[in-house]
Amino acid sequence: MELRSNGNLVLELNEMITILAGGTGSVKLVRGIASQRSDVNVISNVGDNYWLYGMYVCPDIDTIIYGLADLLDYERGWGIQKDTFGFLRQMEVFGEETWFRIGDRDAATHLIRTNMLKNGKNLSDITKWMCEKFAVEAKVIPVTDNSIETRITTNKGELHLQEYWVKYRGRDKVEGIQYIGADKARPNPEAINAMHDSELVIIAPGNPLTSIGPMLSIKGIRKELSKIKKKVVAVSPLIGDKAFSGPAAQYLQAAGIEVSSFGLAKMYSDVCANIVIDTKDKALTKKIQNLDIKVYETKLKMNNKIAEQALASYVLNQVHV
Ligand code: FO1
Repeated sequence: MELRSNGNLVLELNEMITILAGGTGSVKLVRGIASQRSDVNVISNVGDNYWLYGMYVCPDIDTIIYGLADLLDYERGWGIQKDTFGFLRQMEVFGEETWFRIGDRDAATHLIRTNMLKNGKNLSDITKWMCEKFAVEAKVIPVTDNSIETRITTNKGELHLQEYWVKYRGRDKVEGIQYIGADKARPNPEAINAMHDSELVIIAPGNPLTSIGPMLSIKGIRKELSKIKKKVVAVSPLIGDKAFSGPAAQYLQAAGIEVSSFGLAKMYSDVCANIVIDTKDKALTKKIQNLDIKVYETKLKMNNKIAEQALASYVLNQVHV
């Protein structure tokens, strides 16, 4: 750390950075940060993990690993580029439901992970092993080795997140969100240490309630973040009242949270003292500052690699904690 003449502390290269991340909404910033720093930890959400055909699918962990390995299908935001779907077609022939599109190479990831779990390995060790196999330098750390399941209550009943969003295409009215198992989940000690030892902790612009929310619902994680909140910065996934992608707005509305970067800042106010919002949301700055949160404004939309790098560089170089 270096003390600038204006009194701000600035980060120097090679200092440890930790990012709390979901999948599709978070991976672009994670990739941008990892391309500019060598000591990066990614604490990964496990709330949307899903058992399918006897395989344990961990979408957020895999999206981050594929993204960092440059294998991710960027159009879709999940799965492996140019993957084929022969396995899925055969499952259809066998009369199985095939709404969750598992590619052939992707299936190998789920199958080997499941076998390793059955042989007594925990998710952290398996994820470490996966990072090595995919030649990913950053550490990907599941937020917990225990099970957390994000379930969506709709006007038609309760569903796993993947069923609500992928099977039924988010068509029913959301009435609530639950993180089953979060109260008993132990935070991953590696995640706690990573946050504690990092110079900067970033909350990625993932879905606040289904990507970041399950992690914050683990007591030890929320407690550690609130202890270190001065060095925590959240990057908003919203511009105005719209999310870049996915159903964040529906979920926030259902939870009674204002759908804006102000609503988000209020929701995160006990765990972060800094937020990056879009320049189009300038008008919210004063209101957010009144929550005792430092506000940074820049262009948030990452529609190509240059924009990814630019936002990562802004967070690393302009946010002074
Ligand atoms: N999302 C979809 O919208 N449709 C799919 O068929 C689908 C398959 C899929 C397979 C593996 C995987 O790791 C992710 C997959 N996703 C799919 C993405 C996933 O449902 C969510 O976007 C994440 O859980 C949210 O981060």
